[in-house]
Amino acid sequence: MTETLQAELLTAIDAAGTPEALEAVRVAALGKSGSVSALMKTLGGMAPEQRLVDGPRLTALRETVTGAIAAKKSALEAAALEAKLASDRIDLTLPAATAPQGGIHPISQVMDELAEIFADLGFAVATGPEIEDDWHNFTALNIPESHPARAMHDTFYFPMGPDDIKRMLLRTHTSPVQIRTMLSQQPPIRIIAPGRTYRSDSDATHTPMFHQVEGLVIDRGIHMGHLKWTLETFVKAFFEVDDVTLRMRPSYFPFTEPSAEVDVGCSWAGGTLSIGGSESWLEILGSGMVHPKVIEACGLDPEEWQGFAFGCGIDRLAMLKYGMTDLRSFFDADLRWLKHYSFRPLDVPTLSGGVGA
Ligand code: 2U9
Repeated sequence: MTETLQAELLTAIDAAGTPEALEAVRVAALGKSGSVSALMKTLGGMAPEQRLVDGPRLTALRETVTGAIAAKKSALEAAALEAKLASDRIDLTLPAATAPQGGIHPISQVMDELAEIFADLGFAVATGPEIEDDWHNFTALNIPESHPARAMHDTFYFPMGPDDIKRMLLRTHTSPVQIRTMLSQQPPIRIIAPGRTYRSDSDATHTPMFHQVEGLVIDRGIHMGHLKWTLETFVKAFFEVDDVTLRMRPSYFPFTEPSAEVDVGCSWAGGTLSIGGSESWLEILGSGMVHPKVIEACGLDPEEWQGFAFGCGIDRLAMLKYGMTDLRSFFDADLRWLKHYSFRPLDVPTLSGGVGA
């Protein structure tokens, strides 16, 4: 009797093809009114000698059935997992479940684009402190104490404390970053230094904090031809136009000699500005060959090492590329403006992926 029941139950367990079918077999055998439970209940009414014989037999039956159900359950679970793994596909291109909040500010976007363009030309991005000393911001750049260029910069100075030995200031350009790089690295050097700069100046076209990018190349045999090619390549990539004409006008900066201001050819056809051609000119950059005195101040021999440098305002670059008209709106934190002009946070600004798309 027990043997027949055991054989039947083991066949039923074996035949159960789903967890639900197996559960039904378990309830029918081991549940409150299951067949095995009913047999176990008969033990109570048996004569002791009979119980001695049937007790171990019934317990063995219950254990065999329990063990077979557990083994079958594991087998069914393993098969279900196998099937799920074989059929599951994760589409990594699907958007994240929650839409990302916020956006990339156009100035950050332009900084990322600059880093991308110059990385392709072998330039690294260098950064440095915004609170600087007089020597790194002025003296090393051939702007001595009495030089009129110091007045031109409308510098924000920190008050001198009783124990201060150095007058600290908010950097008026990112040039001290290049000075620090020249002091800490051996040439050849190819860097851009993007970042915040400060001048005490505030009107429709100036904000007290603004963004600059400067570039520096130091190597042997560097000349103006390298400078012009680099700037042309940069302007073409940044504005995404091949037909670009640059015009270099002689200028003066204390840290470069010779110095040139760079205009890009543009047109105002239809009342809107477009870069390209040579109908009209727009000043976008200052540049020149690094002054021998600056090279010397950084401990290098200007007979051996030459270089070129350039600088430009990032805020203005962003306005020209993305069509903003008022510089001050960059820093107003107006949500409607930000929504309109910001870039999607998960976009990677690669040139191949379409800068400005
Ligand atoms: C070192 C040597 C030379 C950086 C340069 C300019 C010309 C320039 C202005 C453009 C618009 C600043 O934002 S702006 O007002 N910059 O015209 N900057 S050359 O020359 C350097 C820098 C560092 C060691």
